[in-house]
Amino acid sequence: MKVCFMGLGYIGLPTAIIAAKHGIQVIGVDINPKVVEMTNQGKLHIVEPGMQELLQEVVSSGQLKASTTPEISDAYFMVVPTPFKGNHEPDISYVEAATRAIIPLLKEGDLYVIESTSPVGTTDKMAKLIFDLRPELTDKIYIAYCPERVLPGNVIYELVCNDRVIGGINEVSTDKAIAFYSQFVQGTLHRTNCKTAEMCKLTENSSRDVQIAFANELSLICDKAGINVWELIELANKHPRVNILQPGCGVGGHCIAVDPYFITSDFPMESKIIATAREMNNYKAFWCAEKVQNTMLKFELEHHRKPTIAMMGLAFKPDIDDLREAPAKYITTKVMQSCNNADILVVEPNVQEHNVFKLTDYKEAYIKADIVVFLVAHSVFKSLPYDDKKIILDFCGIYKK
Ligand code: SAJ
Repeated sequence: MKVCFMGLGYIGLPTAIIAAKHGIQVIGVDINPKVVEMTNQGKLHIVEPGMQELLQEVVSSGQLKASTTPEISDAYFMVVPTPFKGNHEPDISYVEAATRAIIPLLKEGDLYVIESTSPVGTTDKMAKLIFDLRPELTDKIYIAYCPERVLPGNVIYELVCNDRVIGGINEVSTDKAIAFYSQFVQGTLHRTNCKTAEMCKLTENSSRDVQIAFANELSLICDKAGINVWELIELANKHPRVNILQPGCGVGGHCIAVDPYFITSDFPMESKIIATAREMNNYKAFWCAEKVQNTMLKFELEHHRKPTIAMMGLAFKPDIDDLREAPAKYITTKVMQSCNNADILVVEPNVQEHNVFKLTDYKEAYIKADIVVFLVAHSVFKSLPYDDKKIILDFCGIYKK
């Protein structure tokens, strides 16, 4: 079986590698020639533990080849980005462009699957596009949607072990997609229709965003009430059926902070809680920045000098080096813009250097700072001894004090 993956990003490339590892002949396609060149040299262009060795293996065996143009295959997977236009309107133009690129290659019996997170109805739209341009293929090819749910940093394990939800435009399409994935997925393959599968992905991430918003709202309430929110959540979670998540400095990344808008933009009148959760998680980053600025002003009034302040963490979540859409980055930038010539030490232990921020070692910053702001719960921060002579703003529960 020959399979064509359209998109060699954080999901497309690892999935192409795992499929190739399981004996499937793979052509990986990307519009970025650098990505294609690096992949064919067996060099990873993304950071993912254990993936480098697998890539070298499947490239040297000829099982995986990368190209900027698709080749005739038996199955085609759309794993391209689905970003936003300005006003949180989902943009499926990459999915459509990738689909148009392979439509001329389609033949009877082929399988076409979208994996990209997409607004409900996208798979039906692409099926219509295919059959409008290739009417002779109507009911002769199989079309399905299958979202991924892998956690960056644990992709190899989760691609094989996670359950998958697979929804075809009809039963036989679902069967065909399940037959493909069962070649390398050990998790259970759950069958449904394509709209439900599209909504399932959005639901998973929106539910997490709402849960995080609840924790963030609690942190604002506790700050005003003079209650330790970390202790409160730990105690509430002792209840056998309560599982409150952790407050943070906001919600980052290009999944949880993005996917809920796929629902609110299509169902604006119905999705009240989902929309409010998004507002709360965005507001939390603003609230943290305000808190830092007020603390700095208070310090200056009391000590008649500007404080040295350590902004601890820039990544969008603990123990990773990905700064994309990171609230910590937003807060640090806002603080730097607002206070002239205060000494601001920026810390990100998972990144060696940054083209905007001058980075300071986390231990050095902690020692030098009058005010220490914990933005991301990186494990290394937890070894820093609590120093009650410092003013500590702990937005992510390092000390849970
Ligand atoms: N966060 C909190 N408090 C928490 C948990 C997370 O503030 O208790 C924040 C994190 O700091 C981060 C953001 O939320 O800024 C998202 O973190 P995440 O742990 O949800 O990680 P992601 O976005 O890398 O992965 C999510 C996962 N989805 C779910 O857990 C439902 C992953 O399984 C998905 O595959 C991924 O989104 C995706 O690609 O959609």
